[in-house]
Amino acid sequence: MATPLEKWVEQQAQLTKPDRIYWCDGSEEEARRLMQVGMEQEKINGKPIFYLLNQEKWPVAYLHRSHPTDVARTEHLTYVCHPDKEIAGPNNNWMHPDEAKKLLTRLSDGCMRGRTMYVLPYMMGHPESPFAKACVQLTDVSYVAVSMRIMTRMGKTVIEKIGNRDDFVKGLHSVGDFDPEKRFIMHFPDEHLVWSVGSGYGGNALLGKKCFSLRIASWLGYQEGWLAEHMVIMGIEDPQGNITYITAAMPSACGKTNLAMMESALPGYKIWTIGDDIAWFHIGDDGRLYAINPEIGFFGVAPGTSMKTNPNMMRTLKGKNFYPTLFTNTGLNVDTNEPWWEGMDDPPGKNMLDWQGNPWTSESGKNAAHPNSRFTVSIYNTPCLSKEFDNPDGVPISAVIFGGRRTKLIPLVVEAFSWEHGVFMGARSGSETTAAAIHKVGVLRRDPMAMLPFCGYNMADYFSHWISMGRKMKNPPKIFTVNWFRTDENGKFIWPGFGENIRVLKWIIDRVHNKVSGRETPIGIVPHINDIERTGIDVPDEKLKTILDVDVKDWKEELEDIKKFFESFGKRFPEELWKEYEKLNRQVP
Ligand code: SAT
Ligand code: MN
Repeated sequence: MATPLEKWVEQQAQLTKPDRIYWCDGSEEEARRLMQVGMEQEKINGKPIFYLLNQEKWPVAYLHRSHPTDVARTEHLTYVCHPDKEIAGPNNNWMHPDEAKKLLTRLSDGCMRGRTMYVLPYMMGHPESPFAKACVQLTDVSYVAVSMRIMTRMGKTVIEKIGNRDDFVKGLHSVGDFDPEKRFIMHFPDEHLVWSVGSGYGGNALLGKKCFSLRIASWLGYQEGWLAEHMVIMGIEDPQGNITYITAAMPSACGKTNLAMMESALPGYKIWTIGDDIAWFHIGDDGRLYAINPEIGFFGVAPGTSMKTNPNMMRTLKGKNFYPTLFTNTGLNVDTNEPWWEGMDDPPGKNMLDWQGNPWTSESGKNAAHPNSRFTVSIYNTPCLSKEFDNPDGVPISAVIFGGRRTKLIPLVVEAFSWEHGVFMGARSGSETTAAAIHKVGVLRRDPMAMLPFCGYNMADYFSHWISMGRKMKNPPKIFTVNWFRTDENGKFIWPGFGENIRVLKWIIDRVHNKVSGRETPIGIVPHINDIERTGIDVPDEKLKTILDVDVKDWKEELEDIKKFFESFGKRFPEELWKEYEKLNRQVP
């Protein structure tokens, strides 16, 4: 008798018509074989999937060049298909599930012809974790199969775990012919199904990541009483050896990965990494909030990564675990066969190719690496990996941080008065756009909890869920906002950032442990300037005062904008957050 899993695979094969079906076992031997297949047999646009890089300087590293139109997530082609449009909310593109399936069925008919269908059984979360989910993705490209092995716990034991159940998480993925006109990333939350055609890019194609672990998982969390969040998880060890665990949400281009792996500039403090992108939270029996990272890899932005900005990531990228390490759309130094990107420590070589494989010189005025070029690498290479990483229960969280890139107004760090006030701070948070994004530079985009593109249901209900989670906890974490990006009158950053951010984290954990007082302002609690440790950095009193200062007069425009944003969620938007809004608004002259 065929299992539900076998039947499902068979049905998808009848639709997509691959030449072969290959069940992956997740072994190292298999990963090596797939790399070989990607170098010698499979092609994208007539070109190999993988190129071997300099193995002495970059052990187990390979270069991948994507289809030129397939370099980023495509939010406008991403749909959440609840039967009821109201459930999807104003924050999602919506299509009725029946209509969406009709469309996808048409696009998927025969889409794997001439190709191999890889069956990828994987877990999101440690297999022994009560919170882990068993999943199976089908794909027709070795790049995705190998990437999933780096990012998730893939292996045949998952098939045994699924056994005769049919509630496993399903992902059907085909790159099709990469036609952006026929590209769709569709979610069917009630069926635990993601169906994606036309793109091989990370967030569009590695269906365990944003698609399942955020969009669908957030919906499961809403129904079942937990949270799936776009957050780093990290431990901060103090000079006495105590470790305090915190999480942080930040929109892209705020240095989230750098924060998660920070090398502390303060002697005696050390950061232990648990995750850089996704956190699943459950309330423990002790009434505290516990977090796990469901992934086991990093899919990070290469440009800007260097020994200065993220030394631990540079070490991770040179790790020797055979997972392997992939570089996607970086430049290439032809003489040394090494990857290269803008912002790397070493200057470009004499003989360079750009991300598409064309000859490149710095005089061209163009970038060698695509601005969204990426590395995919095992978290087990990380020198600062927390010893709790594989703890199936996760770690207890003492502080939740919401960050953003704001050149004005938002102080360096602020503590919320209460859980509800903290949810208000997360709901109003946002970031100014940078040159790395396609949008206009310097425009403020609100991105609540950095979840706007990833919340798989109506965000008004999501805010209510956050509020109710707070009520269920005996010992909820404290909530903070941070902003490393305030600029002076010359447009220069006032705060040094990077490893120096530990000085702000120190204040946060000192607040958690009641070791330091704070100053109440209408927007929350800020540090007294002398409570931010400043030995070894050049941030004079005057400058620090500016970035910790709160003048409610300056909040008038901001509050008008927040109001418009909150109103866009309509009647379902929770009353509690309007109350927080009004409390602040009343104080503005
Ligand atoms: O692949 S991801 O979606 O995680 C990266 C991105 O944000 O594009
Ligand atoms: Mn992310």
